[in-house]
Amino acid sequence: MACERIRDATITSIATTTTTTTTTTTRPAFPNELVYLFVKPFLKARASFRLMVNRLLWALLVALAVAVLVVVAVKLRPLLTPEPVLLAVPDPDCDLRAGPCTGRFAGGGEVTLDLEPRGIPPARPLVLRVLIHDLVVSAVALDLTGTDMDMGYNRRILEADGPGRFRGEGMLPVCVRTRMTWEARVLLTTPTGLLAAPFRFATSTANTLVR
Ligand SMILES: [Cu+2]
Repeated sequence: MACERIRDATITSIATTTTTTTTTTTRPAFPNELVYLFVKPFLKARASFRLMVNRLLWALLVALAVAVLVVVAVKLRPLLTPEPVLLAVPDPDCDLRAGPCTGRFAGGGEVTLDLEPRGIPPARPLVLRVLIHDLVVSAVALDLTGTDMDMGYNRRILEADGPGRFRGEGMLPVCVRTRMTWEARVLLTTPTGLLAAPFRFATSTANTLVR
């Protein structure tokens, strides 16, 4: 009997020890959790900081690419608009909105420009006509640009439409201003170089609304 009691006691004590051991083995996780709870905001902050740095780097990369493109565009612009060797003198009393205007070159030769419809409304298809007198011309183009505002690159190549006649289609871009001064520049490729005839005219939204 006594022996059995001792055995039982040993078993109970062993059982208790086992329970204690099991409890002590799970216990060490608690301080780690505490540490994790304490460190968690810092880890999160680090992650969001990394994300922010990543985004910042991407933004910088995009900004750099845009800057490179702008520099390339600025450098390429003179190639798109070569300087003419001679400019025609347009009739100062002629209004291109009312009808065709003629410009004369100092060395001889004339160029007449006609834009239709009359009034030259913006954002509407225009018929561009160029008439050449006493000039040998291999190609004709027309640039429609703003005189005091960059309205973008707007060049049209005109096609031969009979002897000394060239024709094409174009459009004035929409302008944010009520009044805008434009230059219709006829570009003539000749054996002596590029000749240009600049014709200036103004548009106003007030007038276009009336028409
Ligand atoms: Cu404008």
